[in-house]
Amino acid sequence: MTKEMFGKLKQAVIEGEPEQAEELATEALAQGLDPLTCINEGLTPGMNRVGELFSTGEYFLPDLVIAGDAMKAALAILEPALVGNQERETPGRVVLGTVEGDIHEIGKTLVGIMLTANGFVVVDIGADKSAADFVAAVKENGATLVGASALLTTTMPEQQKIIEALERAGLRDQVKVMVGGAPVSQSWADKVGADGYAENAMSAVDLAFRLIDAPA
Ligand code: HCB
Repeated sequence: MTKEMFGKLKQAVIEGEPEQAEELATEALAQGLDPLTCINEGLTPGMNRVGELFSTGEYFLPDLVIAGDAMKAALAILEPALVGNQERETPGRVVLGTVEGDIHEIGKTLVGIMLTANGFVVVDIGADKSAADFVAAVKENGATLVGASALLTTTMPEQQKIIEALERAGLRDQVKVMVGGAPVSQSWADKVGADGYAENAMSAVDLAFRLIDAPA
């Protein structure tokens, strides 16, 4: 039954059915399924499959758009169940965004949801944000952590620009930078001088705790 639900969620993303994805997510919660497992076993594998179909030329851009809409619709239902009770002291404030020239937002949003669920205050500045936007948000919000997402090989260098801009603004000592996104790796993070790399939203939470030196 549980496996069947994950399969249905995956299929709703692959077929780009936002309404169905929303209904299934609602049903999954009503059945008492863990929202995080719904994401990890249903929605994310669905999105990975969409990426494969796009790579092999079987899917086109509109297919990616509706798959993204389906994933977002299900996430909107699952998020409140993940976030839960927020009444403890926050471990830190995080500025999160997707780098300039890159409109992929789902991974970054998922990282934000998981950080929020773990007590962080997340300032999600959105997608296609310049290094200057990141710096301004860090200043405005007194953030101690930045999460920069890049999904395109062509936009990865923007992560380095953010780090350089933080240095120029005299903020680099106060703020840790974690990078992520499908083409990003630990060696890339090392190369651009980031403080850490996270492969997924769960490891981003662990990394965030490690970087701000708080117990996970
Ligand atoms: Co897009 N796209 N896309 N796309 N897209 C990718 C990324 C390709 C890999 C598809 C492919 O070719 N196989 C490819 C990039 C190739 C490359 O550069 N190596 C690609 C391309 C080429 C493009 C366009 C250029 C296509 C075109 O116009 N010809 C265009 C880009 C336009 C632009 O940005 N300027 C484009 C557009 C789109 C949309 C808009 C249709 C849609 C995005 C919808 C949206 O976000 N609202 C889209 C989608 C959906 C994808 C795929 C299919 C899925 C991305 C996704 O949401 N994954 C993707 C294929 C793929 O990645 N497998 C494809 C699910 C999330 C949960 O995973 O990796 O984003 P994630 O995030 C993880 C992880 O990386 C980490 O945690 C997250 C949660 O677990 N993480 C962080 C992410 N950020 C972090 C930050 C941190 O600090 C820490 C951890």
